[in-house]
Amino acid sequence: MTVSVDALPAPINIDWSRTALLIIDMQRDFLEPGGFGETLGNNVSLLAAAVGPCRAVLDAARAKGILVVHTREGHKTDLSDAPPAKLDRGDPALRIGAPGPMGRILVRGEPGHDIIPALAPLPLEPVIDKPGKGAFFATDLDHVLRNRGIEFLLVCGVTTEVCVHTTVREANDRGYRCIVVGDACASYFPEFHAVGLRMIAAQGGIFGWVSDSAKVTAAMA
Ligand code: TIU
Repeated sequence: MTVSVDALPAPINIDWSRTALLIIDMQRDFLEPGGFGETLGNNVSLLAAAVGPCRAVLDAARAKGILVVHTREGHKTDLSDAPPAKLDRGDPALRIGAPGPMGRILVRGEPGHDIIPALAPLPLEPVIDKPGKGAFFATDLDHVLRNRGIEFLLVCGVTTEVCVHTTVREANDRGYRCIVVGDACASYFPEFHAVGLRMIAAQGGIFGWVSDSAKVTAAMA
């Protein structure tokens, strides 16, 4: 059975039994001071706006029994999965793997790599550790989703124009129908957030659909 969800560029009929909620990189490294996001020169407080809407969609998805998949951007402790082109950027004291107040920056197992407590995964919710910006690159995400018969992805997280966009583009090319929950995403650059959402829904939905947490949770109720 499908339900119509109000979205841009047009409403979309969603089958919840074939839907996953994909929460992108809601990690301390991006949302809290002292992590990777701040080392890049960003005001990390700008991402806080997405937490409440993410939580609302997460609660609704759990209540409905929808598959919830979390992602985390980060690298192995030996950094063997990090390309030099990614490692070599910025002040060496603040680079990926350098020590910071939340442990080594963007390294798996460190406190900064954790998902923020408000959105902590439950034990049976898949957590995809990814070395890149896109959640399909060098991960088993596609396998996880296909094993569960997933066709629709509700996408939330940070940042809109970087990891959310890269993942939605990858998903769209793989045949998934992506519904980006606009207010449950955020960017260090409000103008990139706004135009990033417009880019998804433009041209008849070139990458997918854009909705918001109120519309999505109402349709799930
Ligand atoms: N998760 C994610 O978006 N990674 C980034 O590096 N984003 C930035 O905006 N820098």
